[in-house]
Amino acid sequence: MSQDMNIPKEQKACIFHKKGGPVAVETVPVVQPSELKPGEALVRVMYSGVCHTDLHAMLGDWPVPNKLPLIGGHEGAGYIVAMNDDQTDLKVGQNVGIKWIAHSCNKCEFCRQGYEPLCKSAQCSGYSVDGSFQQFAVSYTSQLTPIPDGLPLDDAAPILCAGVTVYKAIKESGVKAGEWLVIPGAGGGLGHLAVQYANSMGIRVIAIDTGSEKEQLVKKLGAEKWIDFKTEKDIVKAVQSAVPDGLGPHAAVVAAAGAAAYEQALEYLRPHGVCVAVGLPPDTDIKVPVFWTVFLSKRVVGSYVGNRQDAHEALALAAAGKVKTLYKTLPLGDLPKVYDDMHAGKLTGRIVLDMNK
Ligand code: 8ID
Ligand code: ZN
Repeated sequence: MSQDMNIPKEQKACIFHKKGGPVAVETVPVVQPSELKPGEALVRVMYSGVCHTDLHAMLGDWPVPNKLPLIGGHEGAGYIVAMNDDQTDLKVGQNVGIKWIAHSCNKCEFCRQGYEPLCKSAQCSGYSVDGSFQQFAVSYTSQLTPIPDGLPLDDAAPILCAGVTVYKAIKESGVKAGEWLVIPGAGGGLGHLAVQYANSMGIRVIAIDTGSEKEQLVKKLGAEKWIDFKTEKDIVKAVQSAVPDGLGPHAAVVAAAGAAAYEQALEYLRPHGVCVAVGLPPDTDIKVPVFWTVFLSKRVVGSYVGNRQDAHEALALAAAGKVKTLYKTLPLGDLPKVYDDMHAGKLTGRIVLDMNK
């Protein structure tokens, strides 16, 4: 697609003004190149994936307050139309992604160790700063992600949060080729990519979600076992017996947005298994019996998106065709309906919004 470098004075954006919404399309000003602060870039957003985190932000159901009014979105794919930075390797015209971590200092201990999401000065796209549900987004050269040549922008968009997050979470689990991984939430945006990243690493997958559409999708993507959490009466037993030796899986990457997915995760893991917490249902505790946690050496870890290198690797695997996002493309103005369907658990894979429609 040819690039339009024209920068208008006004644009379309999906915005909400108060906790709980409503979210609607409005005409808002475009930040002009002369107004960019040092380290900022203006990105012409072409597509943006819709993550369940965007819905959490609109509902205001997390213990960290977001900016208001807010333009959400953190799976933005487009190209740079202007920059105020002469130190960066990024170029005007380059395809880039706007991911959740919009900015980090890249100097503190966490940044130095590659834990940029933990940086005290981290900014989050579509949460603490306006994100990608707009046609022209201001972002930061410190964290903009180059999109590899040959990867279409709409295919790339969901990799920028969903893909990076699950790719990192699987790495954090330490699960190896030939071992078994459970993915609760496997049919959702994060989950269906987790099935594929796991597969590409030789990891065997037990998928948990609900409904025949999600079942067919995850099986097609390489999950060997399927458990429907709405119809299965004994999830612990079903997961453990899905692994041929009956000892349970080596790890779980919980990619579900519902609290129930965390209830059984520690129980069905095999001794020394690890539960990687990724999904962020509000007001949810992970309760574990100390005795069995010690006696069976089970582990729980949190995994929060990924760093620039994780984003680079996750996109490279997508560009190589190892991982493919399954998505439906809708106009920007359909976001309220997308949130309704997401809330009702009706979405399989991802929704990608087209900023030009
Ligand atoms: O950095 C992070 N840790 C991070 C990054 C991005 C997203 C965390 N998240 C969080 C989101 O905020 C959200 O809480 O991960 C969660 C999943 O995001 P998503 O993949 O964007 O949501 P989705 O597309 O709605 O998919 C969720 C799936 O979970 C299933 C649903 O059926 C849906 O397919 N699910 C639910 I809700 N309860 C379940 C359960 N008990 C379940 N699947 C299995 N068991
Ligand atoms: Zn996200």
